[in-house]
Amino acid sequence: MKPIYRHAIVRKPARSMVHGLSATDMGTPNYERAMHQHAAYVKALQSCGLEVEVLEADEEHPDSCFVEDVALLTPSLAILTNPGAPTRKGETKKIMDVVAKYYDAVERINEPATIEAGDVMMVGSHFYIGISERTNLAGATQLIGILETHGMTGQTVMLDLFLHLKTGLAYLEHNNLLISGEFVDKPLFTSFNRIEVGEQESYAANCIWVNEKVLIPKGFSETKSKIKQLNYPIVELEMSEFQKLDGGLSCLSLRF
Ligand code: CIR
Repeated sequence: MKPIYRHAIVRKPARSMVHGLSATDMGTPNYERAMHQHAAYVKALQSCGLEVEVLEADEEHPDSCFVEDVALLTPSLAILTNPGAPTRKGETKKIMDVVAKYYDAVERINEPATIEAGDVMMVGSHFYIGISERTNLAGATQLIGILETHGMTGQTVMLDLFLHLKTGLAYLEHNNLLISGEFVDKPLFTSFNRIEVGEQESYAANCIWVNEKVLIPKGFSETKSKIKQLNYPIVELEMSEFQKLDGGLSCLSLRF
């Protein structure tokens, strides 16, 4: 069953984002431009019917605008994660009280387990959990235990190349799955209606479905037309400054 999202939490980019983590060589993000792109992102979420809580920038944590990684918000339960990147660990503490306003049930992932929720893809009540440089097996095991206690299920997916699971996968509901790179040949995903995103456009594999609209990054015409063929209304967003930090559309919000 597809979810209905009512809320989103986002955090404004920090000026310190110029020191954010990046494995790519696309240059330093421009703070003013990032703020502009972030404001458009918030508007797009609002246009999908969401009430958006916009948190102030957290200068202590250069990557803190990527709020997706610090919590997993399911319909019935919130799970605070423990990011694998040392510079991001403190971000969880800063989101705790915000999440607690919306959820009665809040669990957490504890050391030595690590999870960044960009590695977690929700498909109904089942969760795919990427084992990456940021999310370890202990993290996935803890998470699956928590999910099962609350009537949900999870399974792991090994990652070799992508930063996070959802760097290369996006579930668009209705069994439609955007799939890219190392995931294309994985038997695990063959039961989905797979929409392949080619190497040239692989950044566009990180799209988000929000209440039947699909938000996509601007500038990826082939992926755009494939998504259009599925009859989703599309909202295109400029993401250049976040791409420089390996961040995609899903990373910028918690939707629930
Ligand atoms: C990082 O490396 O942690 C950030 N620069 C990007 C995080 C992107 N988040 C995501 O894919 N969920």
